[in-house]
Amino acid sequence: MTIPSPLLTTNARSADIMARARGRFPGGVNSPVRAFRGVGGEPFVAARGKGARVWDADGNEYIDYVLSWGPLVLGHAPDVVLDEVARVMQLGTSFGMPTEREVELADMIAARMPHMEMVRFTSSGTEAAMSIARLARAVTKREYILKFEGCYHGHADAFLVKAGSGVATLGLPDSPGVPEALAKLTLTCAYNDLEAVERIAREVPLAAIMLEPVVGNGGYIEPTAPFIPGLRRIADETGALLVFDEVMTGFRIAYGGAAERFGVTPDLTALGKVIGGGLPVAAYGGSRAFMEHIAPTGPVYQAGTLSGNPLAMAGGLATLRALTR
Ligand code: HOZ
Repeated sequence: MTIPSPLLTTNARSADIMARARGRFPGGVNSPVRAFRGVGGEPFVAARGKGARVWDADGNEYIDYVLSWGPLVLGHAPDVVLDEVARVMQLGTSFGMPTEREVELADMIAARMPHMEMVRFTSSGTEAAMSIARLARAVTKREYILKFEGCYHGHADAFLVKAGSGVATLGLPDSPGVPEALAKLTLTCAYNDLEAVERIAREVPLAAIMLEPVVGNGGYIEPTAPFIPGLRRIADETGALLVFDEVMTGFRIAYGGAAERFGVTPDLTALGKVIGGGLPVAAYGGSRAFMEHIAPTGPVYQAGTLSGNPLAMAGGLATLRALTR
């Protein structure tokens, strides 16, 4: 049996495109992990995908275990998503005005995650996590955030401290460019170390304890049984908000995400990936009491020209409908 591999295939066209790309993008890519540095070899250039398979620019076929790093829970180019996006596209791609599809997707999310009483759609998980940090600080009137080594919450300044994902893959230290004064407000401890969390939370006024409920970005790490309920207790006792970054786990480890799987309700949640079905969608949300601090009902500012745009909502709606079926 022939195992398709970049090492066994002709990839002249991919190599040519990558050579051009290196002249235009740092490392030839628009997101670091795509450069293959963590796994070695030459990146191939994707041309098309269908289901579990992807074809490169040279026509080689692969089984795709990456699936766009998570959004493609239905595989590449599922007909249900393509049909819905094509239909909605005819009606206009962005309005800068509210649309009904935003409400429908928020309803679907709330139906499976009742703690997401209100949400705000963004275009990336980074924006969602960044906005949660701002909201948690505003609500609690505290500045410190506790995160866990190897957890990745996007690339906002507050989270590039002992981060996972591409930061860990490339072995980068905490990123230059993040002001030291800001980095000092992000505390870290080892995942599953409840004693350390308890000590820090009692010594330092934490705005938020934030985690990937199952770590996908620092290798695969499951929480120990007492960890997540323990975090809930510590947050309640010390006045910190408990924040789940469910960008990877949401609608994946259970339809209701980690909150359903572990039976613990967070105060705020970040979602992404699956809720856009391959189009750029993320969201953050929680109870009305917290979310009404966001502008325009409250003073915490956050906005986005393409947030909740109809194509993105169509991708998410079609995907979640299919998962529900
Ligand atoms: N931060 C993403 C993975 N967790 C990067 C995905 C990509 O490069 O497409």
